[in-house]
Amino acid sequence: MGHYAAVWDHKAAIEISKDWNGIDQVFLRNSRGASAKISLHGGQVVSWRNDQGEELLFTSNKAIFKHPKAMRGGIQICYPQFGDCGLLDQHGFARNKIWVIDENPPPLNSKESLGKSFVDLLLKPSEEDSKQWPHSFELRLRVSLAIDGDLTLTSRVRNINSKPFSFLFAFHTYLSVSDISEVRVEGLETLDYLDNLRKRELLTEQGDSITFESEMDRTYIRSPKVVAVLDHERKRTYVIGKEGLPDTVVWNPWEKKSKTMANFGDDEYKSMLCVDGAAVERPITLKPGEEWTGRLMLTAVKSSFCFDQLELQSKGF
Ligand code: TA6
Repeated sequence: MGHYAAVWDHKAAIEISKDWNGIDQVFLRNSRGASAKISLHGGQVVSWRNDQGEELLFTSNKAIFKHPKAMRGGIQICYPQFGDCGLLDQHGFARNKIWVIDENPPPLNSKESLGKSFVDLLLKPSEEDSKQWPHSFELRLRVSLAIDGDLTLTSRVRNINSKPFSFLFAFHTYLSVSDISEVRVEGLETLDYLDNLRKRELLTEQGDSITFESEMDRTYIRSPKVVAVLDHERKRTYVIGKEGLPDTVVWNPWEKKSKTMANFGDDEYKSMLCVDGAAVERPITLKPGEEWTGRLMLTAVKSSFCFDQLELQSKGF
């Protein structure tokens, strides 16, 4: 079991323990009782709780926590591929690898850590990875929990002097919702999207907020910096802020698809919604020595008013 230092600083608010597979997991907490848990398996955020201890991320009751498959739920790091359109496993290999804690990460700007509990993780390619994907990179992830319970994930991909390479990236985020038929998404109105259920046909969203009555799998391209997911029944709004992530993937498998999915209950589509901050429509290309940064900022607001009534500027959006 990890230890708590006497002084409250970001290292003090960290506890490192092992899960039942013997894989390290990092527990972050803040002084108001909010917490987050990150597994070194996949660099996956497996829990994010508010100061009342309510779990804000979805995890399937049928999830299998067994290396190398990613646990069904939480926030998964999809890199260097998204979807099954390339030569790698679906969503790439990063979520199936064991990461390490990065004790001396290259500095990030202060807003990343001021008054926050945070941990830095690092993934470098193994020889086996390089056979699959012959590029030399360092993938870093900082997960930080703010005093108000907001969760920020900052990913950095650096090309370590290999030839230029291109990749896709997504924070594959399973939000916990009360009842998908009571949920709406605001901020994506009138945008163009690729419909992944219709061979990525390019369509345009109508003017209203998005509600759910059937399977949905869409990549909204060039989406705004902020998207909101309003859960009326729970009186909760998730505000999703993005930097360096031009696309937003919205996915709910609905009833029929759920019955075909591994590690997922037949009815679980009712209590989850994936809204992924992503860079997946167009690959990101890095020359030797170049670095890309993608940042996801999640906040859970006790409200279900319509989007523009929320005091978002107080959240820095
Ligand atoms: O979220 C978009 C998506 O690519 C869907 O098409 C669906 O295949 C899902 O991801 C699969 O995610 P999973 O967590 O099962 O790997």
